[in-house]
Amino acid sequence: MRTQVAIIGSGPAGLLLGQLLHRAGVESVILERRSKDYVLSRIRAGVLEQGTTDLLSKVGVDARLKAEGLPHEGFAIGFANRRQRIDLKDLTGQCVTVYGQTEVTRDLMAAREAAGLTTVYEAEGVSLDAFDGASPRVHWTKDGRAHDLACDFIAGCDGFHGVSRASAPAGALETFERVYPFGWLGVLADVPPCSHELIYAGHDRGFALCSMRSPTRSRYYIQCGSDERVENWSDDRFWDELRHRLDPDAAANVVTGPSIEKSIAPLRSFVAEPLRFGRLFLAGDAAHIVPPTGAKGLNLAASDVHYLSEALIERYADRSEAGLDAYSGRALARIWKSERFSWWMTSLLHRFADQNAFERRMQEAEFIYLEESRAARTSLAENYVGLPY
Ligand code: RFL
Ligand code: PHB
Repeated sequence: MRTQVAIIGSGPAGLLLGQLLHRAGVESVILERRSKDYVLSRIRAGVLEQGTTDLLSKVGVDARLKAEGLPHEGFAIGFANRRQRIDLKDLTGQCVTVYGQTEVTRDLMAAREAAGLTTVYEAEGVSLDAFDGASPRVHWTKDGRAHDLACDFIAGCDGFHGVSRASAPAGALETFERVYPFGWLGVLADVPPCSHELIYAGHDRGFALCSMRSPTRSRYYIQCGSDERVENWSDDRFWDELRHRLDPDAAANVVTGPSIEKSIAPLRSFVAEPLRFGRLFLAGDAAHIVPPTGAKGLNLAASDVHYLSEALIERYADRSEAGLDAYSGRALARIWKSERFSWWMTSLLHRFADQNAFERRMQEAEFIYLEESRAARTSLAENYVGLPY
C-alpha cells in the first residue's frame, strides 16, 4: 500500500487534516487503533471557535453544524454566588458555536466515506519507521495479518497516549508539563440546560460548569479529586453537588434526570517541542494537552492541522519545504498562548487543596477585576473566541 500522507489517529485532528488535504488533491490513509463506534462514543468537547467552524466550512463539512450548532454570543463566570456575563459579541465582535466533538467527528467521517478515502479502523500495534529519511513507512496488524504502508510524510494525530510522540528519537523531544491535583466529573443528560449560555462557576466546594449539546441535552461538570471513582457518584449525589456550587438562580433552574454518560477526566497542561522529526509531524493532543477550562483542546487541534495542511499542500504544489520547516514554530506560537489561557482559567476557577486564604483572595480579586474592567473582560473574551491564526 502507498499514499502521500499517512495519518495516525481518526480524532478531529486526523480527520480534519485528511479532509483539508483531500480538497487540495493530496492523498492520505488514516490508521485508527479503535473501532469507528468506539471513537464516536467518546463524549468530549463542545465549544467551537469561529476559526474551527470556518475550517469545517472550507472543507464543506458544515451542513449539520449550521443547522444544529448553537451560536453563543456570551457566557457567564460565577464566583461566590455572583455571576458576571462575558459578552463575547460586544467585546470582540465574534461568537462561538456549541456543537459536540462527537458530531464533528461523525460529520468528518461521513465526508471521508463519501469521498471514498481509506480509513483503517482497529489497526493494532501501529509502528512508524524510517521517517528520518525520504521514504517513511507505517506498519500495523489487523485481524492477525501484518500490513505495511509506504508514504512521503506521517502526521501523528493520535492523541496524548498515541505512538507518534513516543516514536520521536530519544533526546530530540523537550516536554513541559503541569498535572493538576484534581479532575472533572462530567455528566450528559437529556434534560434542558439550566441556562441558555454556559456558566463557569468557581465555588468554595470546587469548580462547576454548565454546558449543553442542544436545547434538550445538558452537559455538566464538577471538579473532583484526582483519585475519585465514578462508581461513587450516583446521579443524585452529582445533582446535589452541582446545585451546591451554582448561584441560587442557576441552581433553581437545574433540571435533573438520569445520566446517559458519566466519566472522570484528569486535568493536565502539556507541550512537546518540536513538532517535527524528519518526515513525522505531530498535531493536536499528540503534541499538547490543555485543561478543558478554556475549551481550547479541539480548537488547537484544528489550528495545528490548518498550519500542517498548508505546509503539506505547498510542498506538493511548489516542491517547497519552507512551510514544513516553519510548521513547528507557527503552531507552537499559537499553542503556548492557548496553554496560557487554559492555565489561567483553571487557576482562577478551581479550588486547590493547598490553597491558603491569600490565594483564595487573589482569585476573588481577579473575579472582581473582571466585573469592573471592560479591558479585563475583553482580554478573556478575545482568548475564548480564539486568537487569530
Ligand atoms: P483525539 O481526539 O484523542 O484522537 C486521537 C485518535 O488517535 C487514536 N489513537 C491511535 N490510532 C492508531 N494507533 C495508535 N497507537 C493510537 N493511539 C491513539 C485514538 O483512538 C483517537 O481516535 O485527539 P485529537 O484528534 O488531537 O483531538 C483533540 C481533542 O479530542 C481534545 O483536545 C478535546 O476533546 C479537548 N476538550 C475540549 N476541547 C475544546 O476545544 N473545547 C472543549 O469544550 C473541550 N472540552 C475536552 C473537553 C476534553 C475532555 N476530556 C475528556 C479530555 C472536555 C473534556 C471532558
Ligand atoms: C463541554 O460542553 O463539554 C465543554 C464546554 C466548555 C468547556 C469544556 C467542556 O470549557
